[in-house]
Amino acid sequence: MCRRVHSATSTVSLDDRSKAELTDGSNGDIVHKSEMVGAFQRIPMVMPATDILMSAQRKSRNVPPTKGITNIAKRERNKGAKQLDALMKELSVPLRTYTENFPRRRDLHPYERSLIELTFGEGYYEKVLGRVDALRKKINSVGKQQASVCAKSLTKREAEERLTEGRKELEEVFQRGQHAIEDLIDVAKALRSMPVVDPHIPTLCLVGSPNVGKSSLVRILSTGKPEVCSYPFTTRGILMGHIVSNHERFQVTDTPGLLTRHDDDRNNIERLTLAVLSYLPIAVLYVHDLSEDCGTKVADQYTTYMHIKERFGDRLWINVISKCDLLDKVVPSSFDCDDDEVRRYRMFGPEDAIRVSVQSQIGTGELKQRVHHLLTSQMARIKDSKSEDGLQGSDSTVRRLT
Ligand SMILES: Nc1nc2c(ncn2[C@@H]2O[C@H](COP(=O)(O)OP(=O)(O)OP(=O)(O)O)[C@@H](O)[C@H]2O)c(=O)[nH]1
Ligand SMILES: [Mg+2]
Repeated sequence: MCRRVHSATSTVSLDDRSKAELTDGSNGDIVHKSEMVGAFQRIPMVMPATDILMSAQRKSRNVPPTKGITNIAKRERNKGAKQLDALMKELSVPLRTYTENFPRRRDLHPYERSLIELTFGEGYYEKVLGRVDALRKKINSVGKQQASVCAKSLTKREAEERLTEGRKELEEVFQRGQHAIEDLIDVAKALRSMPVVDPHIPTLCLVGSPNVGKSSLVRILSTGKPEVCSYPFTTRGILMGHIVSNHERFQVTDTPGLLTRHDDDRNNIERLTLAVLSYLPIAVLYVHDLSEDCGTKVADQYTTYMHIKERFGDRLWINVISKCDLLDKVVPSSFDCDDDEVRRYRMFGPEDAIRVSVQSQIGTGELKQRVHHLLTSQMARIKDSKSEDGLQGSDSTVRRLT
């Protein structure tokens, strides 16, 4: 079974951006395949192992001997060899289709590549595909061997027995390896359910410490309806919503909260947030909870904010002070902090921050306007970047924006 994000523990290199080039087949232009997001929606349907086996058994049993063979023994061994060959092919061809049509990691967009690593753990995806391919090879080798043995039968009876034995042997090999196919079904299911992000549509990404109110804001800003709860790490994956405004369409992603710690120490749930920030051309809506209702001290939120701002400060950006209905009612522990910067941050938040309360509907109108403006600017950036691509040849839109 695949490991899902919340339990995966492997480390990933988020800087690995190797790209594959290929022709797109329509006009012969070279395109960078890794610029395209959406490979997970194109992966083939994987049939359950029992269905593959039953279908192979049924089809192979209907294969007749070659016409015109009058000798009974010859006809029977010809039929046996052909049926075993057909069984082998019916079992192995679907497996070849899967191994050839699941995307290779190097051909994926870096964002999708990191989703694979963070969801299943390092190397698991390739391991499952490798096991399916090993099963295919084993079926081919056993099938060829059994068909050849059957073809050498001297009597009708011997041919019948060898056909029965050959079938049994092939079916057993398939059944022994079928858990690889079941694992591939789980992988395919997990990949197909991953959020679809179009890098050519402006995207707002909500970022902040855990429990600060990101998902609550996503709910009022977009069609996305992420879960909202009063404990940290309610959001454990990347969730998508959409905003449609004046016939324009924008995307909104909710992300898991970031703890105050070094990037190397982050868990895979936090790394998903960094993957979105690193690889997608997003605009940031950074959420600050100065009431400390979230459970993270203001001083710690400040540290995380400064770190993210330093790394991704070239993005279009809005700061939001959330839960402002609580601000007059609580005295955060960092109030008496010695650090002037933190004291300032505790009082006013970052410069230009909008104060919002989802609960009391304070500031939500202004926030929607600011978000619309930000995403319109993001659209202009994407268009500029595309036209630069047109002038300069095929450089990566995503890279330039990130
Ligand atoms: N008083 C008040 N509470 C709020 C407001 N916005 C959100 N909350 C509460 O804060 C808690 C966390 O809200 P979420 O929207 O789940 O926060 P999050 O940042 O998505 O949390 P994680 O996904 O766990 O990182 C919930 O109990 C919300 O009801 C607000 O404007 N005022
Ligand atoms: Mg959330």
